[in-house]
Amino acid sequence: MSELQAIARKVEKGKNLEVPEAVKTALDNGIAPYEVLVDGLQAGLLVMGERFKQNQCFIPELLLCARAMKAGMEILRPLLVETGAKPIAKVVLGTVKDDLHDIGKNMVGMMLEGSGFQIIDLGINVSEEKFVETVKNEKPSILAMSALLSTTAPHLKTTIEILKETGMRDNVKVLVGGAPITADYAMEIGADGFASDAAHAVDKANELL
Ligand code: B1M
Repeated sequence: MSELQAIARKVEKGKNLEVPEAVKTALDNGIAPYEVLVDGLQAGLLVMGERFKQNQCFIPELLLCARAMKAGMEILRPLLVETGAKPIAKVVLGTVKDDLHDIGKNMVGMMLEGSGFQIIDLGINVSEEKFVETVKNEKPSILAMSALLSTTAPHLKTTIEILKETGMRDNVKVLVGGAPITADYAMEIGADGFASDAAHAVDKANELL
């Protein structure tokens, strides 16, 4: 097994304590940071993402995998910035106002980051104004909003409405998700995309671009 395959395998298995060491060794052996990212970390995440979509693995395993990926990214991120590797696109992410659920949102963030997106995570309980202000200042390609409660889902719609009112709607693609959200609801409120889980969120984000 090559060094990069071994890293991918460790990510797959969620070995977050072993991944950083393996990444450092690969770098010491002259493998380029971008190669370690794509053929090592991302390769492992991709395998698990596909398994998750096919119900061959479950949320805890995917979370462990994403955590291992994140541990490797901590080492790679500064080097990637130095070597000028460009992220695919910038994503502003957050859970809507009055909603404190962040496990799914964090999974979406980790999967997107692992797939090469730059994430600006605003956290939980993010007001419409905060989302819109960040879109204005950061100019992301995608605004990704999560809502887990039927009582907070309407904040997705009001955020989109404010984007329209302020003339910014056409500048950003809006991706929504969360347990009570459906593809029909996403269409109804004027979002550009919906994903049922973190792995599909990566596919959808790529599709939106
Ligand atoms: Co809450 N909670 N909770 N809760 N909680 C739910 C969501 C609920 C379904 C439980 C139930 O009643 N069966 C229910 C909502 C009912 C509804 O409105 N339809 C509920 C409720 C009512 C509440 C409180 C109101 C309870 C109370 O206080 N009376 C309260 C509200 C607090 C608030 O937010 N203001 C509350 C509180 C909490 C805790 C704080 C205790 C805790 C959250 C901890 C945390 O997140 N840090 C919590 C939890 C853990 C849950 C359950 C058990 C699990 C949620 C979760 O993390 N799932 C949940 C019941 C359940 O879902 N079985 C429940 C795992 C996670 C990986 O899945 O978040 O769905 P999920 O994310 C998925 C997809 O939805 C999707 O991808 C993710 C991964 O594949 N996805 C996206 C998510 N965001 C996306 C964004 C995208 C794309 C995909 O694009 C941008």
